[in-house]
Amino acid sequence: MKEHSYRLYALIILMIQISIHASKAQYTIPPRMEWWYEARFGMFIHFGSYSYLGHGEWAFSEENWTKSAYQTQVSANFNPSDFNAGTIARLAKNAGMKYLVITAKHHEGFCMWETDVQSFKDITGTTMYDLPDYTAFGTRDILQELKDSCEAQDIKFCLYYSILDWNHSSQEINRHTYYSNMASESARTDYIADMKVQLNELITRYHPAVMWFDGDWTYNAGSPTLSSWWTKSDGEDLYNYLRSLDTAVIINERVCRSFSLGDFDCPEKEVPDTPLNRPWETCQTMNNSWGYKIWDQNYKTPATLIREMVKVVSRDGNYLLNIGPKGDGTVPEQSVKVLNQIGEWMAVNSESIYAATRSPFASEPVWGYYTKKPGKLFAHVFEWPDNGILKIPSLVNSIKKIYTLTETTTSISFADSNGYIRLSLPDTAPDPMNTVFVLDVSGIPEASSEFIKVTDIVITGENGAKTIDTYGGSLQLSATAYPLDATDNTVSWTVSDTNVACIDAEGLLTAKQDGTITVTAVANDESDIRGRLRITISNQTTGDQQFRDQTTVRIFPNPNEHGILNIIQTGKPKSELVIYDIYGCPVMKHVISEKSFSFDISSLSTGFYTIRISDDASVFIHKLIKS
Ligand code: H79
Repeated sequence: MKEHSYRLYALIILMIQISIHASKAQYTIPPRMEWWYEARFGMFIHFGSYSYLGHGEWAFSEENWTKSAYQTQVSANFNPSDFNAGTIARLAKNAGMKYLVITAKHHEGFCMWETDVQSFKDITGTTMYDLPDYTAFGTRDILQELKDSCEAQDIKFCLYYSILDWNHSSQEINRHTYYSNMASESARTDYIADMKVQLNELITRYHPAVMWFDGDWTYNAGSPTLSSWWTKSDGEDLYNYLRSLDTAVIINERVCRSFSLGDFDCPEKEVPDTPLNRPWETCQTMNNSWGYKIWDQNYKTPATLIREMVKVVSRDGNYLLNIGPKGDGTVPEQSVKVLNQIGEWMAVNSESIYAATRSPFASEPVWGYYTKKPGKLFAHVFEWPDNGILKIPSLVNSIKKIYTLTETTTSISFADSNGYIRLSLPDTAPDPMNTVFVLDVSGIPEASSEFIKVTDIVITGENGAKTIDTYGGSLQLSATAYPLDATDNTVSWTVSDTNVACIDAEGLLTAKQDGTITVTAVANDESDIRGRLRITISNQTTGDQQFRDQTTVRIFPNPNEHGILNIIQTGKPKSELVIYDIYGCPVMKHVISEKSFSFDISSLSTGFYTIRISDDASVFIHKLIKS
């Protein structure tokens, strides 16, 4: 499949998944998966004959190698004589990883163990296409070495296996789909049968805790064709076969992509926006490559990787972080460095990762992520709040104390009111990558629903209006806070430019001069939620003191020394009189009931005012100097 169509597919599938999973359904973990669900952090190892070439595991396809040239110039030269299983297992252990998945066979078809399945040969048909038989490496069994070293470190040993095989005599690379074409239906049947025998070898010899499949990229729910030869029912059959060999082995979804087969989803280099409806694992590279690529020095920082792992766990996933050893079996220096730095963080903070599950809250904070476990809520702070206060939504649980994993004996002071727990923080972050706060609570942390917070605010103008008159015009705004049953749905109003307009506590906006402003309503419940509306202020009146309905207004004398305005209207009388000060704020109001009336302004201090007489249809504006 071409890259763009592959991505499109992935996007569509992701969108479907997001809509399905929006409900954030909880799931139960079968007992055989408990260790995996609690492990949270594992090591992926891409190691194969491609590691010798150092152009990544896709070189066979990307560089258009023929089978024979690839076999003799790449695979035959692979000699990982410096492969040290102990070193790798310790590296994983120090980084805090609990399981390890190594490629037994990638798409290139080269087998990392001594297979006895006769069809997995080189092109001459004389030599088995595996590490002990096809190379000068000798008879060492590196999968067994690694399994033993993992066991010594209490790390679960797991295997990766590619369903598609660019080398096998049944298949040729399809240069358009990047998948492979089967030679015939019988070749397909034979290959699948042989593949199962290989998997039987792997399961019975190495007892992998996880079988991690890949190279399953047809979405074929129907009958096989020669180019789309792997189908959903093949995937189901493969799953059942493995389950019959080993009741405990955990199998990923890629026994056939995107039919939700297998035991867990595995988004590649991606983190779903919300928890999925079953267990999942994000696999990620440290640089841009899975298999060793000589020129790829584009390493992510330890902080980036730690933060992504935390994001994954906060959404209830596992994180499988890759290394790509070189052809000689050694691990690239930079990978070692990054893993050791992650290990330093894990040495202090792993309690917030192992057996930790997703955030108890519906939304994620701006400063980082939450993870939780019985008795503890972990707040992972990436961005240190400027104001020295960390706000966490209140819990139903009582809080015994709060501290950081960097300094467990120092209690952090806090207050819990109006739906938020507020922690008083030191000026600087103890760990700029991620400081983890522990809220020591009774029971499983659960968001309190007693105080329902505002999640959205919508502002509307009276009668839908978004413009007002320049000269003393005003507009009543209202803010609706959602959800409608929010405990405190009141707001505070502000305007972006107080030279242009002012707003009172009730949302009455009054113009001062031409301009465009943004009115903001901030929720008073400290949720930091705000609604915004742009308002245009311009001169809508003609200024000739004539109403559009031919009504005229006369005000005399002006100003009145005795503090009385005499107002005479002709035509249909207006309904309201408002007097504004020079700041545009209303200072007096009067409901008009007669065409001609007097109005007492003696209480006004001396100065300039605007008189506005209006009804729904039109406005009359008059300047007043009170002396
Ligand atoms: O083993 C690693 C990848 O080699 C394997 N999965 C991870 C764990 C993988 N194989 N295929 N894919 C992932 C997805 C296919 C991506 C492709 Fe492309 C995009 C194939 C063609 C376009 C990447 C870019 C590979 C070749 C060009």
